[in-house]
Amino acid sequence: MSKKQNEKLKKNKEKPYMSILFIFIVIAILGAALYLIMSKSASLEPVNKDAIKMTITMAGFEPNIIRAKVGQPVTINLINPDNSMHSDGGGIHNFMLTEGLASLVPGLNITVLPESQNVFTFTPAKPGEYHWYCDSCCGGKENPSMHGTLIVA
Ligand SMILES: [Cu+2]
Repeated sequence: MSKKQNEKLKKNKEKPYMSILFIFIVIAILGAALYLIMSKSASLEPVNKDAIKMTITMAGFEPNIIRAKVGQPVTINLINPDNSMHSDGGGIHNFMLTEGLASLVPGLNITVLPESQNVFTFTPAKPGEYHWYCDSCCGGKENPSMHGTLIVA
């Protein structure tokens, strides 16, 4: 066997290791990506399981109607899954409820940062319909999707 042939044989023998290494790297990258996706959604599970789970995104509040009773505390776990790459408002949302302040003391202005959440409690003191909105993105109060209604009976 010539030296050249010998080298060629040697090279061919090395190749399977290269493909195994390549597959290993691909699996490692996919695994890391999956881990990042899973850990991100896990961190956005509500921290307070007894609270009303509410999501706020560029699409609005979900749910956007809450029913409550006079004198009974309402706890909301507000979740913002938007990231800070949002060009408008930097992915920050808030929950503003300034209408009917007399029956909702103190007035609510709850900010929730990108990819985070906030739990807050208030006690409505008077029946009626109260309007809340997000004031930090897409035109704030003027944005038709950034609104919600609290119905107190
Ligand atoms: Cu918003």
